[in-house]
Amino acid sequence: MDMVFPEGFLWGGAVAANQCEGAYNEDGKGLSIQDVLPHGLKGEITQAPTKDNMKLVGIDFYHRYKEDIKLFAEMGFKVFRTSIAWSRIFPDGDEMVPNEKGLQFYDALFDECLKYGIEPLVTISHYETPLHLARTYNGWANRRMIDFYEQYVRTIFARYGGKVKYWLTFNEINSVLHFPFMSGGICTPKEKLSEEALYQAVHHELVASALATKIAHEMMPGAKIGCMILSMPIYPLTPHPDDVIASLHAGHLNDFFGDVHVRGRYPGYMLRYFKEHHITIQMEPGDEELLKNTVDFVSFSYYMSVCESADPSKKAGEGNIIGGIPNPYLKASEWGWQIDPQGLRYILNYYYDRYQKPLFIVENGLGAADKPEVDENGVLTVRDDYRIQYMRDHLIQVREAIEDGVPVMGYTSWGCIDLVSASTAELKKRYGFIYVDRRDDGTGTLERYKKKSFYWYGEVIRTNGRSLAGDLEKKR
Ligand code: BGP
Repeated sequence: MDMVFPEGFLWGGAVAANQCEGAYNEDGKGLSIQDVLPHGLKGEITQAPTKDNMKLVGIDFYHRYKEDIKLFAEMGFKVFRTSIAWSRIFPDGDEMVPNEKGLQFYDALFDECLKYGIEPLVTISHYETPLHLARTYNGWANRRMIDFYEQYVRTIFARYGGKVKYWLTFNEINSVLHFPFMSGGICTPKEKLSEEALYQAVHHELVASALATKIAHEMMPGAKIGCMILSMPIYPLTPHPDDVIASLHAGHLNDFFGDVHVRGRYPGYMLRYFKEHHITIQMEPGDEELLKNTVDFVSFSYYMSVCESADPSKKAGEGNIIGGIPNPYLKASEWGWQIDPQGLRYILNYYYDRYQKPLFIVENGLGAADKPEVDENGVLTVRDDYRIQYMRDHLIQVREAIEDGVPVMGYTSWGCIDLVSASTAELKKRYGFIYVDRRDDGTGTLERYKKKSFYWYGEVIRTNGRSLAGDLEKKR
């Protein structure tokens, strides 16, 4: 198989504002839910920002973005995925007038990308709901969020429509089922939140996403709007039909989100689920019509696959981000995420068979505790062969899927520069091609250093994938 990727394939990297920008209270920014979540998903929610919260400083991208984008350009990035911090634009989220300083920051950021011919790919909401909206309205549990989100998207579409062509409405929209506070700004503790309230919040987000898609198409002809899904192939643990059906059900709970975004209506399996779980979704007149504003492409993150079983004694793995039974045939990362490159080919085929829409892999990568060392020129570096191996194995599977006939728009590896982890809030869990000198105790110069993978990825981009060919031969 020829390893060259299609002409115009969008190679690049991805970050999120709250995990890299820092400057949490500068230039009029309001607090976001991340500013009170110092230890990630499993930690406590603090009243106010605390010093041990790595995200308050992040990697200081807010002040260093020019240097960082220059490095991305050096690797040859065609696209850079980042998010807009909602609370920079509307510090509280429910005020009428946006914060001009916040708007100016993203103007400058997008201009800097465009200067190098890098397309910005913008996530509108990436786990950073303004804290005021969470505390006052209980986040997406409240229907009023749709209005606040609408005002926010109208503002950013009007401002950046000439600069940004690719937009994603909500990062990993399905994750709200698993972490309602981080994903949906819902303050009610998960154990006290009824399933009905949770799915009502989902409904609000789905309506808001469709509304944003509609507005984007009206305000920015030519723009491409995508949904963004946390993808996770779910394999039956055994060929027992009960296990197959159990994995079908588990898969449906994920597919629901993509299905609504692409097909424009609630799928039958979900209506049945609601009926059997005594869930009534409050729909307002016009909601069903709005949902028909479907996306132009489907984007997703991919880190792992899981297994499912009908046998309740089979336990979900601790490490995997949203549960799932570990696959006995796969190894896991240091953080327990099971590594399955073929799962990426599988999910690309699966989504294309299901949706017949262009697909965009907007997150994939390996979080590892890198060990910096000094190279022969006395410069700090990381010999991250394990990361190269991981990405190479995954990219080969992307190429296989393209060969299968799947239209893949691009690939933005997660955390192209080291940043703060979403799930654990550590900086120790590094994903980057660029090492950032900052540690979890807050020490470090914040200087940037190129890892071995920096040069490797640059070569992959320069050759449009051809440099992977040798590796492929080795694998066969
Ligand atoms: C996804 C999130 C990202 C990112 C990534 C890696 O779920 O969209 O924000 O952080 O996972 O996860 P982590 O940072 O927990 O290693």
